[in-house]
Formats: sequence, structure tokens, C-alpha cells
Amino acid sequence: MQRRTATTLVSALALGAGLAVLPTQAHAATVVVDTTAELTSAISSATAGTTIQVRGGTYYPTATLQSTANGTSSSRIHLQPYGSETVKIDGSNLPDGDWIFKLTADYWTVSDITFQNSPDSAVVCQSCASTYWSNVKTINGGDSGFTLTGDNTTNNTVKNLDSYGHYDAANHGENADGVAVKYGSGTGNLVTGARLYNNSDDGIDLWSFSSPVTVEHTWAFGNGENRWSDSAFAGDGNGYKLGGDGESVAHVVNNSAAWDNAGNGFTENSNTGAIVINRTTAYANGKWGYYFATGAARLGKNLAVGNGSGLVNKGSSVVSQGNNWDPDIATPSFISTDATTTYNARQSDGSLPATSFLTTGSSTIGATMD
Ligand SMILES: [Ca+2]
Ligand SMILES: [Ca+2]
Repeated sequence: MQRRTATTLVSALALGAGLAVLPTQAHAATVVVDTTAELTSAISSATAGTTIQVRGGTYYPTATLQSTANGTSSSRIHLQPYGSETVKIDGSNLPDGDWIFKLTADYWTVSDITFQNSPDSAVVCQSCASTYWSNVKTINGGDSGFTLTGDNTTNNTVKNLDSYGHYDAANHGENADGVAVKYGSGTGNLVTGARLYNNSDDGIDLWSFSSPVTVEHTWAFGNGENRWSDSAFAGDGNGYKLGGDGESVAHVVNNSAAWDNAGNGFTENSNTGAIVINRTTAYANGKWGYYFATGAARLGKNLAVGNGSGLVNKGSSVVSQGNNWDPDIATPSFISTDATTTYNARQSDGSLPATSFLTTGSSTIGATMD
């Protein structure tokens, strides 16, 4: 049973002429749920102004939790834990191929919830606008952890996501990324503060997305390593896969890092657009630190160290300035190459854990790792 705890009642206001203004926002309500049935119902019946507060525990839906209801800029729909309780939504009881949570909706805010063990993708936002995802975790699913897809995907913010352990067994790991912004279009999409690691395919993949996406303050590491004893393993393992499928688009990556990925740290992946990569670090990736062989990327103040194929593979259309492969640019020493602290719990404000890993103290080159 749903417990409605704070139905908003707006007093009718008498105007000078004696007319009453009646509230138009009839559904503003807080709904507290503590069973899977209540959670399913609350999500499917949410309307503009609804806040769903989920009591602590692990929920096992048997069908995809989903909504097509839009909030508005002034009456968003919220999905969040009750107070500071710990909420996990687990896909173990879903049919094969199902997702845990799907929105085709605008103006939702989803925060502080873990989506784990999905048989397929964990969270998919299709043609969403102005959604805000804060400190969500997507863990150990059967395809990509967090996906934005479809046309009219605009102004979505993904802040402080942890997405790890995804593996699509049927495809031998070929598809499961930490974040996928794929097959769609729309401007104003931002991924910030993410940790994307130990996924079978890429950290973040922008395949066939035709509008610029911005990524910042993000770490992609350990992707594309065969952690599943798959004898036909096919994961690519790029940290940042910034295009594909013929799109030419100027994605932006600022102040982010890629390490220990099986493939390239950062790659255009055939995107010929003016991709901007600024103040990032690529360390100990299996292939190139930076692979931009065919396009017109702008590479500035990046730091590449210890990558298997080399620092950078850049074509003649690339603009390169202030990177440690450019003339007269020194390579600063790392203060630490021990990545242990990067797995620590996030800080109390939800930001990345404090670390000295891959920091250099430089004010001019490489990621600042925060
Ligand atoms: Ca792949
Ligand atoms: Ca991929």
C-alpha cells in the first residue's frame, strides 16, 4: 500500500477582483514505498511533481520499471531513497533480455540508487530531455550500465555515476559499456564525475550519436580485460570511444583520465569531427594513449605515459598543442601510480574519492584527478 505523506495543498488565493486561482498542480505528492509492487506502481503512475522515496533494502522487480510521464521544469519527478537509506534495485528476477529501469520521459531526477545484476542494460533513457542523474550506480549487468539513446536526447546530466562490471555474455563482451550515449541525437548532454571500470567493452561509448556530448571529471579504467574466462572474448576496451558509424561530431572531453584499459585510452573511432580533448591523462592503456588518426581533433594539454602502442597516433588534420608529445613540452612525474585509492568510497558530497594517483602537481598539463 502506498503511503502518501505530503500531499501539497495550495491555498486558493483571492485576487482583488474576488476571483479564486485554483491550483493546477494537482498531483504534487510524496510517495514512500517499501515493496517491489509499490515501487513498480509508483514509477508507472508518477506524474509531474511526484517524489518517490524508496525505503532502504533490495528490490527485485519481475518486469522493467518504466515510465513515459514527463515532469516539468518547475515540477520535476523525483526517484530517490527515503532519507539516507541504502536502496538497491536488482534485476536477478527479470526475464532474459530485460532492463531494470527505462524512461522515455523528461524532467526526472534520479539519485542515490544502485541498479545491479540486470540481465541486459541496467538503465536506459530513451529520447529523454532534462533528466538529472545523481550518484546512481549501475553494477554487474548483462549489457551497458547506463544508456542515453534516441533522437531528442537533450540537456541530460549524469553526475557521479559509478558503472562497472558489465558483460554481455551472448556477444562475448562486445557491447557492454559503462556508459553508452549511442544511436541518437540532441545537444546539452553531460557526463561528469563518473567512474567507468572493469566493463567488458568500453568505459564510455558515443557510437552513432550525432550531437556533441561533454564528458568531464571522469575516470575510465580496466575496461576490455577478459575477466569472465570467455575463450572468444570480443570486448574492445577503449576508455573513451568518441564516435563511429560515420558521424562527424565535436564531442568534448575535459579533465578526465583513462588507465589500464585493454584498448586505446581515448579514440575518435573514425569520428572525423573536431573532437576537443583537454587536460586529460592516458596511462598504461594497452594500445594508444590517444588515437586520432583520421579526424580533426583538437588535443590540448594532455598527458600520455606508458601506453602499449605509444603516446599518440594523430593524423594531419589534428590540432595538437601543449601535450607531452608536442615540442618542448616536459612530461611531469606522477606523484603516485598506485590506483588503490581510486576504488574508495566517494566523498560525502558524492564527488570522486580523493587520490594522488596520476596527479603531478602540474597546473598546465594532464588531469587533476578530481
Ligand atoms: Ca565493442
Ligand atoms: Ca562499446
